Amino acid sequence: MKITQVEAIPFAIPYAKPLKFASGEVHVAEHVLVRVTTDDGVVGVAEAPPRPFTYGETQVGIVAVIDGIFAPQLIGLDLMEREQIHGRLGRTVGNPTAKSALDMAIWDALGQSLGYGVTELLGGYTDRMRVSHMLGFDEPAAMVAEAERMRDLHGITTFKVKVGRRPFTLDTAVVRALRERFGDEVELYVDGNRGWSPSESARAMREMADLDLTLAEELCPADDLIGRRWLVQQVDVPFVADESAVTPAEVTREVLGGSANAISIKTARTGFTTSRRVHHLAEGLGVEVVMGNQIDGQLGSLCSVAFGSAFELTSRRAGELSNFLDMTDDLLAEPLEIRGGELVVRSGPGLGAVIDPDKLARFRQD
Ligand code: MUC
Ligand code: MG
Repeated sequence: MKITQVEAIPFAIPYAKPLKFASGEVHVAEHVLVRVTTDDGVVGVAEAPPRPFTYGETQVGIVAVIDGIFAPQLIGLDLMEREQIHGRLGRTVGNPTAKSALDMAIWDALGQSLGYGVTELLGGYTDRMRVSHMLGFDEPAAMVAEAERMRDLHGITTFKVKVGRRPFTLDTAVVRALRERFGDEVELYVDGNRGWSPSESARAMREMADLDLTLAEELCPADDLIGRRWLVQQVDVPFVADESAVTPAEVTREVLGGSANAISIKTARTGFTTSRRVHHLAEGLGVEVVMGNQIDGQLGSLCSVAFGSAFELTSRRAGELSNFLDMTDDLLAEPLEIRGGELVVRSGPGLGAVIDPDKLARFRQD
């Protein structure tokens, strides 16, 4: 089970429906496929989605840091030496999605080598999650139509509404239109990607007080320290830290500092090894958890559902697992399907991900 090869392959797949939100927009999935091969011929896979507006990584940078720094540090290690792997990756600061894709590809290879699914290895709580769909910026009628389409085609009834525009009434009108259209048939929550000030956030939340929201995420920057604590005190739903609290240390700081009382776990940025640490921390601190989406492709979504299904706390709420539906194509030989509002973990060892060689040849950029 020794690592003999590490590959970072850039690929690009356009979105049919670009996602727009307060901190950026995504039109093409310019991701990096990571492959880890062992001396037994096992190949583990995962994908890294560069998000320059959130973590500063780029597609070129991810390939360079894997080829130049991480691959030489990992080659020769055994798949079971997971804390060694974690420690070696940790010598380099930043680069969260590059490190995470390596970590998840290694877990995939480990699962295949041992004959267990990744979900079973991590915790084995369940084999599926309910799905929450993210609605990006648009006019109210278009966002309602999108929610209808997701409900009719996939049975999805939980929606995260992107907010954070100015004036905030652009967004509160959307949430009101969704509630009026669906009544109590759907769960709604909002994510501001740090777009509003604390006072705008407070006013917007007051205006939506009758709309039965279940969560509010990153409405304003965590760096607005006093304003954010002031805001969290007056919002009467859990306030989710997403991009402000990635590492266990950041989660501890945000939660104990009163700047959040729920957290988003994204395997794309903390892999399986660090996501597990964050999960245990959240359990210990007694904060709610949402499995978030880094605008992942199918492989990334498979990683998310594999992790989210492993624990009771992560599978309790609907996970954000559906952004791949907006892409024109993907790399998996057998596409993921969301049915009855649920995504099921692949049976079989590892992640159960098989890359279609023709698709990879078509979309790879190197
Ligand atoms: C989300 O939950 O915020 C958009 C920006 C980012 O970092 O992640 C996505 C979704
Ligand atoms: Mg978010």
